[in-house]
Amino acid sequence: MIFVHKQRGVAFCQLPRRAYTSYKISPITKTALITGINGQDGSYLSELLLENGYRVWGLLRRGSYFNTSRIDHLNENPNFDTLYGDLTDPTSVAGIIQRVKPDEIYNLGAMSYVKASFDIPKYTLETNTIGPLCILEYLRTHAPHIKFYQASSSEIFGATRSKPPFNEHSEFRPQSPYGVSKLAAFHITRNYREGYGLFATSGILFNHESPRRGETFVTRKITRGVAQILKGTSQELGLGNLDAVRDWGHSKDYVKAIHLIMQQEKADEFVVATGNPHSIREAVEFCFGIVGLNWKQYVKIQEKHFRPNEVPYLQGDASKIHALGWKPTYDWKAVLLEMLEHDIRTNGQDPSKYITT
Ligand code: NAP
Ligand code: F7E
Repeated sequence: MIFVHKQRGVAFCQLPRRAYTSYKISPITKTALITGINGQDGSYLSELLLENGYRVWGLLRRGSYFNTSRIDHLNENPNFDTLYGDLTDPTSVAGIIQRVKPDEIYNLGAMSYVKASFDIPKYTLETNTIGPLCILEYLRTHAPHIKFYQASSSEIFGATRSKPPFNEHSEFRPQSPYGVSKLAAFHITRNYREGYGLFATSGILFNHESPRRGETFVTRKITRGVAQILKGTSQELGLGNLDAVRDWGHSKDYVKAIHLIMQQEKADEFVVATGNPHSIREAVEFCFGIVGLNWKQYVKIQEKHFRPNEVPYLQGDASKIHALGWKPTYDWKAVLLEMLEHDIRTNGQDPSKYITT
């Protein structure tokens, strides 16, 4: 069913809505605008903010088909709405900020796939760097009271010469157009904080995953690949560099850190990580092994999955945000297990028939 939303001067998105079920509505505490609302983090952050009594608005890109599966379950909530906009069109973003008058802006929207950033570098910088720059410029000139969060990334460390684990003082040495775009946005955010006194903050988040993770990222590729092999719809899984090491957490934990960063008296920068590094090979071994498969029989190393530059090793030191009380609740195996169970179930099979924990 298509629900045509009441028009209020700005183009509302027309989203499929489920049959109405009653929502417990708390008094509205604050209004938030989230870019990237239909992404992995945007969907979990929306849930968290709604639970905390926020009025949540999302900036949604128009797609040629519905791209809202991660947020469809929120559409019946009267405190949740989306509006069409695009980070590469600053007039659309300014119009939305004027319309919704947020207390807090969470800039999660991005061209977030590192490998693709080598193919579309200009677009990557326009979205990931010029996008937040235009928001900050709008805030400086029109609404300096609005708090701003920039989704920064451990990719800014790249091939750093600092000793791991990396913290807020480690050297930044990005290895991709994506990493460069996020580092420029990080510095611009810092400039607007220091130069103009805006509450403009960055979270330097290490890799975080979930059943809502995009299908091109390596963890989801592995868990979907295993589920398809179990179902018999696929016989192999093509991967690239298995030697790379990542520090994986769960998106649900990380959006709590994002919210916490925005609730501080003073804007600052924080690394968010588990501190627990593992290679892609270990993730592959775990996901195949736990369903009783030998990964060497299925995984094919394919040149096309390698990148021109690689980020070989990422391990974060989140001591600074630990001091604010944030701690991850998932370790890497618990994240992968949840994803694997989800993907097996999505394929119409019972995970308990395969997973031996
Ligand atoms: P994601 O699932 O890929 O979501 C990205 C979101 O950005 C999507 O909603 C996408 O919309 C939107 N977007 C892309 N281009 C846009 C544009 N031009 N205008 C407006 N929106 C646009 O990413 P995620 O994992 O939730 O990550 C959220 C943010 O954190 C991103 O900025 C990412 O770079 C950053 N980050 C992620 C991680 C991680 O491990 N997940 C770690 C560090 C930092 P469409 O659906 O229309 O494409
Ligand atoms: O790659 C290797 C690949 O694409 C992880 C984004 O959320 O986290 C993410 O970026 C590693 C890399 O994530 C395949 O070479 C091997 O070393 O899952 P990924 P990423 O590049 O670390 C950061 C923090 C972000 O900010 C980004 O937005 O896995 N790898 N074989 C592979 N990767 C992929 N995607 N596909 C493979 O077949």
